[in-house]
Amino acid sequence: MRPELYWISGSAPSWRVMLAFTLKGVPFTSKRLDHGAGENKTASYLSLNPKGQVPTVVFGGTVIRESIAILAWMDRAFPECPIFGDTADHSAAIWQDIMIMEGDLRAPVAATAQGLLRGRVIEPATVEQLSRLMDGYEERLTELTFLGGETAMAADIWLYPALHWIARGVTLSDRPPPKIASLVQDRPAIEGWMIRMRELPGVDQTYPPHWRD
Ligand SMILES: N[C@@H](CCC(=O)N[C@@H](CS)C(=O)NCC(=O)O)C(=O)O
Repeated sequence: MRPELYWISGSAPSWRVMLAFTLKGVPFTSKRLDHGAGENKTASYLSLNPKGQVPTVVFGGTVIRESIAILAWMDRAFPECPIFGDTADHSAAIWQDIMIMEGDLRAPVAATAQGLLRGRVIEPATVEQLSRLMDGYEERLTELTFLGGETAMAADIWLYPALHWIARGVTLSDRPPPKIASLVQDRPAIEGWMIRMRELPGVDQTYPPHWRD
């Protein structure tokens, strides 16, 4: 029996969960939903996820919503290749990163990516906030192979789709703010980390299929 992952192409939280399954080497059954066709709002899907959001994971009688909760569940259900560290201290450091990402980084990432994709102006304060946070990761990745240390952990899994989401917005935008257009290119340690992430087994195959078109 394999976990089933309900996901939508281009959804960063969905990609996060797919990456976690991939990095942990846990085979899963893909249940891709078509957002345009409203497949995430059908009665049968709403019975799994009342908000009609992705991702959702179903495993036996267990239904798990919310990407970070899914990652935490996955690490307990499939303990091989931990993504929340293997000691209490390591786990605390990763959770600390995740909470800061959810608390501080998620909003400017979403405002930037959605703004670019919808042709909206990105507020200068958002650009500055994002740049400052990226400077922090740049400094850390100058010393580290991955945010989680020697191997990619949940914090790496959070950041990788987020930066690709912004990059997708930059690709489709007419006039992205220069600091956003070169968010990664201006930061060689993050750029190197993106390459190391992409080269991990199976990671490139998780890239959202409709973004390849
Ligand atoms: N906090 C949730 C966010 C999930 C979420 O926002 N999903 C979006 C895609 S990125 C969604 O399902 N949108 C479809 C809709 O609401 O119609 C998580 O981390 O899983």
